[in-house]
Amino acid sequence: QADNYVDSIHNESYETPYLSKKITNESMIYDRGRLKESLNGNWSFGIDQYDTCLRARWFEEKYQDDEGLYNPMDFSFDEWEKIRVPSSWNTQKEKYLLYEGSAVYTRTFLYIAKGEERVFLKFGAVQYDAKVFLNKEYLGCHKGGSTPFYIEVTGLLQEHNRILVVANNTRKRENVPCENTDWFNYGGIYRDVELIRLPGTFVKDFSIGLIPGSGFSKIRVEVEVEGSGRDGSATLEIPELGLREALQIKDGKGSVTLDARPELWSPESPKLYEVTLTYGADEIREKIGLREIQVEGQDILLNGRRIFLKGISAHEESVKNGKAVTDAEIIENFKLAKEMNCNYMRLAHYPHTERAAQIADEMGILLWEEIPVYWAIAFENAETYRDAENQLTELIRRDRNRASVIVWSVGNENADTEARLKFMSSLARKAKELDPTRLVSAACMLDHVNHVINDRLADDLDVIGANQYYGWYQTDFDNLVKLFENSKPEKPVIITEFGADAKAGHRGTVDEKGTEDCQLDIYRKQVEVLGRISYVKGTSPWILYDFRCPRRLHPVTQNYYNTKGLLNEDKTYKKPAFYVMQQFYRDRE
Ligand code: GCB
Repeated sequence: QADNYVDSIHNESYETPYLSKKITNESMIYDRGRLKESLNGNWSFGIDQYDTCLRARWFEEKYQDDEGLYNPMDFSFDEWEKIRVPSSWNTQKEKYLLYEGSAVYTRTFLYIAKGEERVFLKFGAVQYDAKVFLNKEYLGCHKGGSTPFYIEVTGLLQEHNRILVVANNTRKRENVPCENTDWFNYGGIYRDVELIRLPGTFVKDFSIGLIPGSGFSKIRVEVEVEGSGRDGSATLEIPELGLREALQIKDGKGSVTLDARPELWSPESPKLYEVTLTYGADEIREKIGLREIQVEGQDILLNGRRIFLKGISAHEESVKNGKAVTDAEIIENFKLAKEMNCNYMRLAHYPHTERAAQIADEMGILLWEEIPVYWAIAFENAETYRDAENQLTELIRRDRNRASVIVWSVGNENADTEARLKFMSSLARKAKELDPTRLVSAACMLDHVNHVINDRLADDLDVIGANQYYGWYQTDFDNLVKLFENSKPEKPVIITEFGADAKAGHRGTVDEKGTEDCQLDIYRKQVEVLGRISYVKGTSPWILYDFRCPRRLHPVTQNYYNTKGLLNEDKTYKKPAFYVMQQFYRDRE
């Protein structure tokens, strides 16, 4: 016994058994529009820098007094300090701000069965990997810090339960994103933890949307069920459209095409319909918008009409709550975007909370959603690809009924190598396979030597995203005009980023980097050029507000913030360049 203990704490490969049980998109269940019970609240919390919980198997809650090697004091969970779930530990206490590594979260909860036959745990997101234990048993490990995961716990629950999660946000070369990014590496269980009770047979997956090119008159519904009742009839209802249709389910799957003339969802008129799907004892009730997004030549068409995407990029962050942004903060961001006359937002560089797309559906903001295939990730590594594809799948399956989402982005600014081309074009094809109704894009790498948009990945994209920083990183602004003259894209181009650092309130000349005056000057010149380029069909400058960033060390103009925001970090102050975008968007048709 004692030897086992010594072995385990000294064992370098203690992680291996934990990694073998992977939780992937295959265990996802459709949970929007269902009743869920919250397991949020105060959890016991401990920073576990040496991974002792895993090595010494604290989750088993046993100890050996003879040898005195197990010390129950170590895992006196109920006496540990408390932390709020969901939250990023970094913003909970100052001493945790820069901590990266493992942390243990645990709580107890009561469970009384109410006639359900299947029970699932849902984690909205844990950064970056999560190992989950229930009642001393290891359930599995999920990788990927921004997408939800589900674990079936049917038969594992008792009246009194202990759940324990080891969350680890160590940056790694093979992760997605890899160890080097331009944003802050928050840690923890930062989205909701919930319990979902379901009948024996239930809807596992559900998608609904207008069939592109059907003249806005055909709605496609696809349903997948799980459980013993794999043959039967589901019912889809949209009372406001007078629709009540049966859907035959055969061997767990069913689909139907409905004729209807719905009022189309758009940013100006974000019409949502109450939709109900029932199958046996299971029911999903959700508000859904219907619209069409397509590309025709160099145009983007929303509901058959040309649209210019008047956008802004945003990270998922608040100074106070880290990545655990609240609904009020999301609404504030969309309101600021609307004040700037935006109809669109780029949610960079990883999946934001599903609340963002739900709120965007209601408020009328089009969205670009992205996975963190960012910069130089390990494109040659097959495991890295699996991780990226899994995150993409989890994102698409989570949000594909959101009318606001129009673009899936498979990455950002990745050097055009063979390995990267193979990796990212596979992702682009996967996105199309999972969802043929939306546009696939990526923020491409431009050739800044010859000043041309010529990324080979563009062949696999519907829309070309282009990040350019003329006037800032590319110091000679005049080369922006050359870039557009040299490029002959056959598809619409969205300028996914441009911008410049400016410390809020810091004034100077247009040549002084880091001043509002320099940022303002760059914005003025940028919009003057961008407004003239016929194939530029949208812009999302970088970025709505300043964000924490360990790479930004200038003591005056940065102070560990990327200050390219059009507002300061707590959004209390608008920099002058905000009004340039407001005017630019007001003037566009
Ligand atoms: C970029 C990146 C973005 C950075 C930005 C910058 O091109 O896509 O993540 O934050 O530039 O400020 O350098």
